[in-house]
Amino acid sequence: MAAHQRIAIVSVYDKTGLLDLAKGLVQQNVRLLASGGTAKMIRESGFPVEDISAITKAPEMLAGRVKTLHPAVHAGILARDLASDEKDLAEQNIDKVDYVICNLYPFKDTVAKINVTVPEAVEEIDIGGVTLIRAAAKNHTRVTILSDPKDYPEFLKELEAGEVKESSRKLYALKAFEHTADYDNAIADFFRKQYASDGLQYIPLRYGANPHQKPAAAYVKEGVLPFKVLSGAPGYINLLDALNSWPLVKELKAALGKPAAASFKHVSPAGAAIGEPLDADERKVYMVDDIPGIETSGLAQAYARARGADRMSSFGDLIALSDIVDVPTASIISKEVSDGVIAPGYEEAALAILKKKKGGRYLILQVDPEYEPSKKETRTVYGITLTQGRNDVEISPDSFKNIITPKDSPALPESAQRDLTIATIALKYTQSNSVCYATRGQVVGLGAGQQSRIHCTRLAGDKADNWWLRFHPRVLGIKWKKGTKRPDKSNAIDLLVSGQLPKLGTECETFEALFENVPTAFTEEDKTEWLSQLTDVCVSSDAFFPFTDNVYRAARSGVKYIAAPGGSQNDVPVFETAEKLGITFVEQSIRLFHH
Ligand code: 93A
Repeated sequence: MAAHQRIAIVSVYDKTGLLDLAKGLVQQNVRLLASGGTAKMIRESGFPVEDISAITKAPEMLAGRVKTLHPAVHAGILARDLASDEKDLAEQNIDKVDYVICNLYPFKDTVAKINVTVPEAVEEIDIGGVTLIRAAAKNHTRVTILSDPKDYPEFLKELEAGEVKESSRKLYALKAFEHTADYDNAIADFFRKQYASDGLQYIPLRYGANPHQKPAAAYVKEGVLPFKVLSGAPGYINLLDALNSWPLVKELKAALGKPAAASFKHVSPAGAAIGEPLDADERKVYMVDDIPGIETSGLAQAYARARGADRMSSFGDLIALSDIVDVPTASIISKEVSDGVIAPGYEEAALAILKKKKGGRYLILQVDPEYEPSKKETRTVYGITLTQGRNDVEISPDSFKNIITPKDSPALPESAQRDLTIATIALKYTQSNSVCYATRGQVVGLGAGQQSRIHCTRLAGDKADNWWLRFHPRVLGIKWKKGTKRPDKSNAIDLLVSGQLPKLGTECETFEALFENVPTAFTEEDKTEWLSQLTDVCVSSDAFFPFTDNVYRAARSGVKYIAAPGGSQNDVPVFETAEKLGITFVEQSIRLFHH
């Protein structure tokens, strides 16, 4: 029997390097079979080449839609070195194919053109080429698939030296599968925009993190988006906030059995809380003493607390609410500067209130509370795909059972379990590093996104102090000039409690103009005395405390309970310091970095 003459099928849109490749193959006595345009170019350069029709006995059809789609081609590629496959080929008089060189119609370039039509795009969907590539890649134990002209020189070198190495065939096959997957992705992207941009599966966004970052979109590849846009148009950061704050409140509610709320800014919570009744001072400090029905709405109480924790940071927030939004909750939102809300539903009257906000442009998202995201998360950064298992660890009051100090401590009181649960679930959705102070069923200070842990602990502690100073009689007794707006009040109170009071000039005049009687600044003694009345505060940290300074700082803000993972070389001094300061230290063993 004559030795099998090796066969290459060549069908390339991008003809870069084609002639050098043809020359190399011919020199190695490989028989070339090529599709129309490819064969023409090789032939015109004087190299021997046959049309695919030499083996299919069928012409190219349908204006090129069918060129290589034929059993004579695909059986030749897919056949293994098995007697049964050899028999099948022999019966049909088909020769085995050894090399496939193929690259695809330029679908991506075509759809990148402005105003491309669906028929134009459809014509650029390569079928036969994808089939060639996938068939050859599937059978890469025997067949070499070249889908990238850059690989031709190395391939020819190996061919000249004898045969293509197994290791090369494997890498070429991998590249081929990546190529067809990327190609199919581009096709799906195009049709998603054409056929699913009704907000069910795909939402175009005006821009990304910044106005010059275009285009931008949010979509799922399967099924429908787990939220509906009831009003407004979401931005990229709105969605980052919504998709981080929603699971936070969902988990808080599941862990503690009460309505929960979160107020997000720049993908970290400014506040988070559950519905606990508000006393008269809290209603005043949180600016909700004129909200009818707040006494009986757990959701409104939760949002009042979430929003009230750090009013400065919450300005223009994205709100997440665990329950159907009622009128008291919507009434609070209607008074605040806010960008949007995500909740599982809205009472009709509440929705009507919210729809009036921002001249009708207020973002209102309705989330499917049953939605369970995939266990795997994927994103690209600087062109590199990063993937990880989703952080689906469950935090509950039971997460705080491992009391390290004091050694003979009884179980934590319920209020501490509750507040550590709130602080820790908040951290799970806060940009790291992060440290959170919580009391009374709410976050009162959160330090996010600091590279140094002590800076988080200080930042959060200072926020907790400011929160507490807002309850000082001097602040509660402020008489505002008529017409002073809520944000101006919040800003002025922040200057007062943070000790940043303006002293001179127009800054001072502008500040003083807000008051009937200008409040006096807090002295260090005033602050120390007032802070000494703050107690039972809980602190959680998203990773271990490397030094004792964190414990000392926490103690200054009425902290009685700390939960943090262990693992630092300084664990023992950290625990001992807590014990000395009368703080119960609980090991919460799960690290909770979030980025
Ligand atoms: O329209 S197709 O999907 N039908 C086919 O049967 C087919 N076979 C190869 N396009 C097909 N091709 C593609 O033709 C290849 O992927 C390659 O991009 C292109 C090469 O065509 P030509 O050799 O005529 O320039």
